[in-house]
Amino acid sequence: MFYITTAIDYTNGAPHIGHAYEKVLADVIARYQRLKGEEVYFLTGVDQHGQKVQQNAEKEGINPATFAKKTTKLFINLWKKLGVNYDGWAETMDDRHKACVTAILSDLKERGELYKKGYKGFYSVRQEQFLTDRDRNEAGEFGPEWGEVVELEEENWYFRLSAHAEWLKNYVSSNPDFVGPSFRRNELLGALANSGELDLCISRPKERLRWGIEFPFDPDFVTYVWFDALINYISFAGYGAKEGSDLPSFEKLWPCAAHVIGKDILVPAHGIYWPCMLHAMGFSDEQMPKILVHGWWNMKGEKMSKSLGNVVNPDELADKFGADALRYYLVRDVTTGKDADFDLDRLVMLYNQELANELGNLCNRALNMTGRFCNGVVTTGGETNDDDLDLRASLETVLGDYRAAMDSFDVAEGLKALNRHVTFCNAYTDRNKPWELGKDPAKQSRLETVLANLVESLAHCAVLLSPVLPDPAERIAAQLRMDDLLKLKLDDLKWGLVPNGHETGKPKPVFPKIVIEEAE
Ligand code: ME8
Repeated sequence: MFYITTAIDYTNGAPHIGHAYEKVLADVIARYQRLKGEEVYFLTGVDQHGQKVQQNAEKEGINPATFAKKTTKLFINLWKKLGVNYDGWAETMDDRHKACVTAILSDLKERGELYKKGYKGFYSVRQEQFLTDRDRNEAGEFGPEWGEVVELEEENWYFRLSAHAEWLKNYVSSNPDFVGPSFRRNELLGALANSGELDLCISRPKERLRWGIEFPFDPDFVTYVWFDALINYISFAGYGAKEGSDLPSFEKLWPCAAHVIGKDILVPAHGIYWPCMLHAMGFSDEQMPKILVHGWWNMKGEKMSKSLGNVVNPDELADKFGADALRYYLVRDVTTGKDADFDLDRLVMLYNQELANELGNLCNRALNMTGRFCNGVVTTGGETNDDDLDLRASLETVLGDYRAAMDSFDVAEGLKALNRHVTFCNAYTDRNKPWELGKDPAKQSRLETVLANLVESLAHCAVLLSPVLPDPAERIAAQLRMDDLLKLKLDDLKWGLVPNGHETGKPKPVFPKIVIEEAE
């Protein structure tokens, strides 16, 4: 079982392009694993508690639950529009999740992992956390990234994070595949080397924050938003679920094969808090999850932020350019783990060039000429030459490159491999000139071979494209009249998918070109 999750998004506002990227990336990985024949469970969702939701709800004069539900709908609608096909949906307001968080708090208290104490210190309202001297900048101040910082004195519940620090250091250094890509793991190693871990404050007094999960043994407190949110990965996977619950079987799903998250929430949330929480709950080293860290989308090198007014709205982009163009761009123009610059011109250029001009053209040419010269019928076994062997060799190489890239979550490299074959096919067409072969009846056998090779290649390309662009892959399969094509697994991709005598359909544009008006 390949269990894959994403970060759950804050419902204090509408989804942005970073949210869309992460969910599309996880969706592509999930679809690729299915293509490999793996059984997959894909969980995503929303993080509905916390101060920001409470504050935004107050601004609108509605209660936090209503506000969170309203923004949650924006996320659900966007995932539908973008074809993000999840199996499980996590909402932290869900009673099943609350029951799980509550049970874990009671269990940890019984294990001696929680204690209550008074503390006076500086508190960042924006980040909803107490700050330490480590959070001061070189000038000794709390920088603007912390927003409003106030001095607070209050009693709270603490988790004995420090008791697990030694174990975590050993675990991370002896398990290189805990965090990927490796340069992101190095960031975690660096953070662990530089810090003596302090215990983690996991409660907020209700007088300050009402919008959270109540402590079962101390009803004046709610759970700190991160402690609540991280647990979604197990609560919605069926951890501690009651008999007859509609949640999946935890034994079957766990450990998670990939928590897909952004670089900002590796340290400390996913790389430190989460493994220590699991360890405190009794999870063994073998039961630790794996983390896949992606980089950030920036705008002209600057971080996207609401205050800078440079946030890209994925919903509008999908309406304007189509969900296919957006999905393609988001995984094609970035190396998993690294940052990228969001550039609309490149979105349009990559779609028009690689999809409309190359793959779309191959589809159109192969089916059009098979229709025109061969009544749509594929005939194999005719005259061949070395060029045909090269075409097959190209496909073999591409299959290997594609698999290697996708197995290491590098979708951009996988697509580049696929595109190399498409370009090869178009060049093969130009060299062999089927439109001229078609004029000479003596060359009918050669013509049939060339067209059969193109149709065969197109079938392979549709399958390889399907994790990234499932709808266009379906459209190609339909035009090929191969209804079961996308049921094939990666290992089934051997030369000979299209049998002798197969009748193809008529071509229709799979990737209509994006035309930008001058004024825009
Ligand atoms: O952090 N580019 O929620 P969130 C790429 N609720 N990814 C980005 C991005 C950008 N510009 N901006 C944000 C939270 N992200 C918590 C998670 S998980 C138990 C709780 C990514 O809505 C970010 O890195 O602020 C994170 O992985 C996800 O979007 C949600 O961010």
